[in-house]
Amino acid sequence: MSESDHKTGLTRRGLFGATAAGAIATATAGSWLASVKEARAAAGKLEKAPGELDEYYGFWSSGQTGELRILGFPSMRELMRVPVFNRCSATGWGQTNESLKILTEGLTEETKEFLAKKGMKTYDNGDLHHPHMSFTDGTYDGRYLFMNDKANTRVARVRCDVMKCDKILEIPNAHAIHGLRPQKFPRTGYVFANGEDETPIVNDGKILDDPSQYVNFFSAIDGDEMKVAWQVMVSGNLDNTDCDYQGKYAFSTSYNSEMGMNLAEMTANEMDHVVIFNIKEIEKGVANGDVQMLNGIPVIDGRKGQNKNYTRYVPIPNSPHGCNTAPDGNYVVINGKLSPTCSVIDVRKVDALFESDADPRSCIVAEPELGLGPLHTAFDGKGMAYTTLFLDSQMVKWNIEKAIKAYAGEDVDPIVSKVDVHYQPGHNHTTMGETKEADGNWLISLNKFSKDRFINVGPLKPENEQIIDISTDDMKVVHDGPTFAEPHDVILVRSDIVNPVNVWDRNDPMWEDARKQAEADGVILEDGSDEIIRDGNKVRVYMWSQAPTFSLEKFTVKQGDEVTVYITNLDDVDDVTHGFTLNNYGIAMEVAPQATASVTFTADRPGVHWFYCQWFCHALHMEMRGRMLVEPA
Ligand code: K7E
Ligand code: CUA
Repeated sequence: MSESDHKTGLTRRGLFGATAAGAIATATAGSWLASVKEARAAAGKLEKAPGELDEYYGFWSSGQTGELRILGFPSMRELMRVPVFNRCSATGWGQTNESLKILTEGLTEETKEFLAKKGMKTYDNGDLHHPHMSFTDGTYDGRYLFMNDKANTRVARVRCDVMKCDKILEIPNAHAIHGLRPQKFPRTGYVFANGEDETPIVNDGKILDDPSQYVNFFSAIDGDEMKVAWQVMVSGNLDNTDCDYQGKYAFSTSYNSEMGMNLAEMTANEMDHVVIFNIKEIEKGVANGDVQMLNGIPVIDGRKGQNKNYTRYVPIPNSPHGCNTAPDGNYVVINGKLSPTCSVIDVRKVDALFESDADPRSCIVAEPELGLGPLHTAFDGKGMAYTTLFLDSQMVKWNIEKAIKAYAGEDVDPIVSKVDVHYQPGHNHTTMGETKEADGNWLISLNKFSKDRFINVGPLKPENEQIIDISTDDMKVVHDGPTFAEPHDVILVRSDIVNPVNVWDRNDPMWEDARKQAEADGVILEDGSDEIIRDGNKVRVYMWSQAPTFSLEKFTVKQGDEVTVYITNLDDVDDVTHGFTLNNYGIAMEVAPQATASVTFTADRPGVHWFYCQWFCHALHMEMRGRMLVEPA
């Protein structure tokens, strides 16, 4: 965006892009006021009166923050942050025994050793781009959310009944898991995950400058077991992925078909490609043993030129990025990024690519020129597609059938309208838009830059998310929402699909280890009895919490003891969460109703140390505290 656009342009930036002063200077007062009125009226649909509930859950990624965020939509009220790949001070995620188990058990032995040398049990950063819900028969089923970690090559699962992460899996062989989508049909099933960074197959430090030995991996993870079912070795790198509504194919974009190692090499070719994975053929190949075992994973060779029916490579201009299947089940839209086009694959024409030597491009049925920097596309379920234009800072609405006619030579313009967004949009999403139940009510644009949209907070600016009313042909931006680093993606799920509990089940698997240990120690967690068990220099302290008290007002350990504190929250009223924070020991955790949370530390600081409840639970919450005495060795 040029400086002059920035200062003057009602046309370029739209009503919400201009400052009030700029708008009055460049538009007639009458028309400006009319548009304000109109926009206010549209924005009114977003507003929720006090006590009113939202129609949708928004599940947001948080990029390099590493957590999952839950917002009410369309009000954009932030409801919850679910720690996943990050360390969380409020909940103790990354410190409690329960969370550490989840964070460590899915790591490879090599990673565990590597981290142990640094005195770490797990990574404490992650880069979460793509949260997606599990599907049954082409629509969300409310069981799980799956998400990637690009930074440390992991895939995580969040249980929707309690909104906590219950599995994290490091993906062997691959590097930097980026694109991720759950299988839509018949159910999830598989979670498909792209490795973005290519590396030598045997990555032992002996190869750097021989790209012919570099490969990339596409992974199919069993979403029930959270285990890698199989991988496919591919040519070129992998960026985003999606799959069909028939359960036959998955699609991945590649912006580096060149296998280039620097920017000039990666962007050298005019055409890159989409890899199409033939799921049934790959399953057959795995069953027949047409694999090599790499780090315990059966790996199919799906590289170019292997002449089997595992993969096909469809040439696409130029460094394609987003990959989005339309709710009608017929089309997959590939977003061109460096090309101003989107390429539309007709999934009904993909069989022919595998059955004959058909030209791989024969599955392309449209390639409309939409504008500069198309990154991602959303759908309204009514035949319209909405594509973000990163370089133009616009959203473009276009008609898929018209694009197909234009590609066939008819003189029709598929573009319906464009609207300015602020600024540089990446992902966008419509309500239920990646399911067969897309309802076309709302569109959201996740913009990488906010620049001047909010009062200044210094050199690091928030991102800006804008809601667009798509109930009419022209699109209206009706809401700005700042957000911290850096949501790439979001899904908008009808609220009736998601039904979390209010209080933990005592027997939930999350607390299983604590229950087993208590049983072994002869402690009954239910009856509110507290116990201190000494086992050599290991001390296990069992206590319970009930507003506004801990059952133990004090306990004594010796300097050097390894202490584990187990707290069972006996309150079974919704929202009465307690916490346990141990002063000057760096220890804090959440204990939600009926949970048994635990934390282990070495008592190496002698003296009296107060512990307190850090979740406000009662009028006497401040008094909810006690002492740990550490006797000097
Ligand atoms: Cu989904 Cu940002 Cu990882 Cu596009 S990526 S923007
Ligand atoms: Cu219990 Cu605050």
